[in-house]
Amino acid sequence: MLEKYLQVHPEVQKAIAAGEPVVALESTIISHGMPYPKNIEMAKNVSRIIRENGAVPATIAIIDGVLKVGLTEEEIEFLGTSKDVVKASRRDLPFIISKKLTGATTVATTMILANLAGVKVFATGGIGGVHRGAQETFDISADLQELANTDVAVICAGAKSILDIGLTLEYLETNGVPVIGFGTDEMPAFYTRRSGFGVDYRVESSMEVATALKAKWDLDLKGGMVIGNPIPEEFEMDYDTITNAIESALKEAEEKNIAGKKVTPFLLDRVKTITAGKSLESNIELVYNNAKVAAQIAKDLSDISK
Ligand code: PSU
Ligand code: MN
Repeated sequence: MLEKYLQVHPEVQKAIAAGEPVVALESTIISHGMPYPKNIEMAKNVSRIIRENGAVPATIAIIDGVLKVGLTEEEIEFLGTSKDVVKASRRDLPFIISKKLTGATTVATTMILANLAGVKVFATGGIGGVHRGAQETFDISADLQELANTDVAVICAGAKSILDIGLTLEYLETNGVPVIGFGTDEMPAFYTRRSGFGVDYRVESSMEVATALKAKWDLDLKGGMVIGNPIPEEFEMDYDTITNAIESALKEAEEKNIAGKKVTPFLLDRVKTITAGKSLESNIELVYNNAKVAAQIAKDLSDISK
């Protein structure tokens, strides 16, 4: 049944079947999160970093209606250059399939497809969350609901302050999603290492994360886990610079009435322009850092699951 929809790359399939470490990667970051050609360069480097750290990369997307776990370099290039790629969240999946469209997967959809294929560890930049002003707009990313329900660990650099980090943490708490600080007591704020908000647990090693994940899923405590891995110091942005850029981007989004799925890509693009590309450099570096940690977690999880 599943084979009708899902195509797992042979290398990824082999690794999954053998219980070897695999790391899932999302594709919205390629098509809607970063401009060409940096997006493609980033996607290829991330895959290389995962390999160098002993795991198999599986970039996830939907091509012509087929759910793909593990893309070829040509497919990554296609996603990074084509203008007709739909940003695909959970609600979009059925129609992207029936209309044979090409879709880039958000954190939510990447989790769904990774889980269908049997991949349990996923590296990205940042998760979606509760947007500032959500009390009025109801803008809460479907990523959070997916974390509540789908058994995949997400290694990220925290949540950006385009979001309301405090409310995002509250939402995750309500839904029983553990939020972990990798070598930190604070939820990282994506471009900066600190947010002022504490995490539930601080861990110092990938094995600690793997052991907790195994316990969670052994006990059928459904849902994912957020592993907040702070951006390396040398790539961190100046707090005032990024805060001002985010404030102006948010104001502009409001003036232009940007809503729905367009909000996050709009804000990311504006922040990039306002910071003269500096935010993009930070964004790329933190993804690399997350890929490395995710590969280590996947390796440890594979070791203790055999
Ligand atoms: N944060 C980033 N870059 C991104 C995204 C978030 O720094 O590209 C993407 C991810 O795919 C995430 C999605 O799942 O935006 C969230 O979108 P929304 O807020 O519409 O749920
Ligand atoms: Mn939204």
